[in-house]
Amino acid sequence: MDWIGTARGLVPVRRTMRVGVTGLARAGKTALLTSIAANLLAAGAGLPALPALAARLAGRSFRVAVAPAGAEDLPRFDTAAHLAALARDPPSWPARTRTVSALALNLEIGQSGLLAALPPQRVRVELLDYPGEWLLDLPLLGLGFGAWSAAALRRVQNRREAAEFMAFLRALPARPPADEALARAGHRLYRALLHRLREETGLSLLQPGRFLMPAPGPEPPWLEFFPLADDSPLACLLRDRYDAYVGAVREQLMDPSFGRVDRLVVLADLLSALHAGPAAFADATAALAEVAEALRWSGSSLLPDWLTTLLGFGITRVAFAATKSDHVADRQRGNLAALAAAVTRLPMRSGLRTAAFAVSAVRCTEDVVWTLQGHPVSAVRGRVVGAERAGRSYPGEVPDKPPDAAFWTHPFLALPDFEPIRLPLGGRGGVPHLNLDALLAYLLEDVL
Ligand SMILES: Nc1nc2c(ncn2[C@@H]2O[C@H](COP(=O)(O)OP(=O)(O)OP(=O)(O)O)[C@@H](O)[C@H]2O)c(=O)[nH]1
Ligand SMILES: [Mg+2]
Repeated sequence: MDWIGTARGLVPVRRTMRVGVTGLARAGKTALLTSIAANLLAAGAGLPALPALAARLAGRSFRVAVAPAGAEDLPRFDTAAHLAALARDPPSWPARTRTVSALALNLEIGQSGLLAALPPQRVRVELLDYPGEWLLDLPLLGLGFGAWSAAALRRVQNRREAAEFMAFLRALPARPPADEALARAGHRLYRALLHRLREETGLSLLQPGRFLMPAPGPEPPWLEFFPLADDSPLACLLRDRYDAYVGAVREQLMDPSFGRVDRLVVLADLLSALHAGPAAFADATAALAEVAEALRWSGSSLLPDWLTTLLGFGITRVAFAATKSDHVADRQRGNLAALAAAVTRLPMRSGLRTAAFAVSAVRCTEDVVWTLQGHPVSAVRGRVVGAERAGRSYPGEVPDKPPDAAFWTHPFLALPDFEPIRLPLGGRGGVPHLNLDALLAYLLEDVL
């Protein structure tokens, strides 16, 4: 820890911890950030919201406050509004996130033993919320237009949904001119194709993300591009626009946050992926792997791994977290955590610590035993959004490793949209969760 001299004597410098949360659209990022903020604030107020964290603190003082807005460009994550929505009767879930916002919390952790007389440790924890679609723009930072076009076309060319776009490409002249109308027509068809793939096939590896979730405000002219794998004048125009797009991703997502994270949480809604079927499951895990690879590449890659680790640069701790684990009973959550670790192939290096969790940021259910066709099964019970009364649900057995062909012959049952459990003290007591305390204790282990 570093110290600075002040009128009050030596005071420890506040350390900043940047936690990158990677999660595809609807993975549960906004719910997670809301729950982290609410539960840390409740724990800081002395309430029993995070037992695993309290155990680590072993009686030391713990204070938490939302960091005052500095002069940063990034809008603030609106914890109070998100929490108020969950605390309403009936509660409401966050809307799809449409732009980037930052959550910053100041923690003060008391010292113990021989150090007890020293001032508390001060840590600023920063997390970013953003539209999940935009996550898949991070891999574009390492790809030129030609390589991206080739990969994007390979992924779609034989799909039924792509017939119109592929016909447009085939109808282009041999060396198409840098023509505005052609660029616009191709862009519209490609964008419509991405929408169809998302809505009709459940695929996630769809780039660029802003074609699906545009940034607020008027669309910049450089947004109008599409993949084209040749060296025609039209391709040069599209390349310039692609480069401008990648520049915006670097400026808005990578530089202020992902490029500087020291811990990573890889969130995955694996239960929904299991429900969506083998193609969507494989696609979702491939998308997460691409992002993890892109983040490693973005780190201090000029240094050898051992030096990066020694100096504490770059990502030193990774948590794989399967979200919405309240859809299955406790007996299955071990498998869910194991699956989260098994499907996300992360490029490993020495000194990198990893752990896997099955979490529910906003708990909606309780565990029950249900007799199905004469057999007792561990099920859950919760109220579906809009329903009069609570009902039981048993989606199926969660595999502990990437599912094989036999698994896909018994499709994973539907996952109801549950309503959150009522919040204690209208939200001031935190948000009921599963295992969020263990996840936080792991992420903060070295400062606790
Ligand atoms: N049962 C249950 N459902 C959850 C939980 N967390 C999120 N959900 C559900 O998942 C949906 C998406 O959660 P969000 O937090 O909005 O997901 P996101 O990753 O922020 O999504 P985008 O903003 O679209 O990228 C919610 O509307 C809930 O229906 C949870 O802990 N338990
Ligand atoms: Mg969101």
